Amino acid sequence: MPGEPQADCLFCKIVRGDVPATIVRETETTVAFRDINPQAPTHVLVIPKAHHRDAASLAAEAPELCADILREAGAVAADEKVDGTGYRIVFNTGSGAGQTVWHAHAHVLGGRGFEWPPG
Ligand code: D5M
Repeated sequence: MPGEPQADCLFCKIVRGDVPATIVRETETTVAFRDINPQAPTHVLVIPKAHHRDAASLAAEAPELCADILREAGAVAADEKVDGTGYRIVFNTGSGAGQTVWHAHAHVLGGRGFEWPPG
């Protein structure tokens, strides 16, 4: 069932506290924690506590959580003081785009310059 916790999902394990993570923010519906392999001085992942496999599934199955994640991404940027200079919110969606963890997540990246188009 969409939204149900998955026993073998890494990010569901972080939500449950079974895998350690450096959590920087938490709400009733979301958790934000530092990426284990940071690509910028600020690199935080914002995830829904409910399991949805990617951003498109999340939008179809629980659209209200998309707003929660974007709101939290902005709060992370403000907490990290990268909101003034600008920051990037990335949802890698599908393996061809680099998604490796099949639990929807927003990367919040900041603290350095960014190029366009992205790599
Ligand atoms: O992003 C998945 C991201 O998840 C990737 O940047 C590494 C990060 N990751 C993987 N394991 C952990 C743990 N245990 N803690 C914190 N961050 C983690 P994707 O867009 O799917 O490639």
